[in-house]
Amino acid sequence: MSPLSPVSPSSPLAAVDLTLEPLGPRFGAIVHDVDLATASDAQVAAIRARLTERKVLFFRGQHALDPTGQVRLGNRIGELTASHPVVPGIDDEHTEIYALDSADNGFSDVWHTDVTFMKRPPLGSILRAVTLPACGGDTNWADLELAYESLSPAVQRLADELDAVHDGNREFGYYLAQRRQGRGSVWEGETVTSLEPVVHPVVRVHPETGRRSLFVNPGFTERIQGVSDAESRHLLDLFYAHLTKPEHIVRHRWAEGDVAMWDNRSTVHYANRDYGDARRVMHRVTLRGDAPVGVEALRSQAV
Ligand SMILES: O=C(O)CCC(=O)C(=O)O
Ligand SMILES: [Fe+2]
Repeated sequence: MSPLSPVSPSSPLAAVDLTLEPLGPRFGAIVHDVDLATASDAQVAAIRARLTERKVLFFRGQHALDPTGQVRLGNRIGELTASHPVVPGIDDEHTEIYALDSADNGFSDVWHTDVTFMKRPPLGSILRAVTLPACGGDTNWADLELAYESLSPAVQRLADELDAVHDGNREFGYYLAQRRQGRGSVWEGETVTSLEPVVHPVVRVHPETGRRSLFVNPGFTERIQGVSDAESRHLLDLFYAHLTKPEHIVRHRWAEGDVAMWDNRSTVHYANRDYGDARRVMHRVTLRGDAPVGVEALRSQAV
């Protein structure tokens, strides 16, 4: 795709033109000429289609978007979850918005996929820059489909068979117990009172495209099931080093008014913590997702 190539109106992806500036051959794009506060239904449908295809989209100059507009946008792209399983929303009017505020220890300097410690992690996230440091605080995304594809076939076959335990206690157990006295948000219809480890396939099959991704992350993946501790550690180290190779990554330098939207089923991300004591505040909403399905589950369904 050449830079700034519009989607053809006849494309099955969209009924309208979106002007995309690709950031990599198959990963990431800046979407030009869309005002997210007033986008048409056709533009929203095109954005939703491109989200799965490009995996992370960036929108510049979205100054008209405020918290209410961000929630409205999220509800147009999909179905919003609560802000976070254990962290409350920014206020009673915006229970869907999760604030990451550096003044309140809101950092994301560990590679992770959002909320994989729940049975149904979000489909996607929409992040808006609210307060930025003068410099620094860039965010990086890695393409987990490219990471899977660029493994050797023998390692792909091994990964296809594995499951992994994901656990949110290291990152959020303290918050749930101390700051919320054991009473978190309502997630999938139930109040979260503890974070029970969950098991997800190491290779996730994308529910819309059937593409495979290497679905593990250092933020929440605790161990590989059914192998020794040493094997689990070495396998995870191998996967993490691989998925964060520079050619799998796009890096975004934020400006005021920027919005990022990512497919949380096929990416990991990491926010650089390199801005000292400067304040950085980001607002996120997440789209409801489904339980990850692996290669083995699909095979057994086919029998
Ligand atoms: O602060 C950022 O840039 C990313 C924060 C994050 O991990 C998220 O919004 O899910
Ligand atoms: Fe995140």
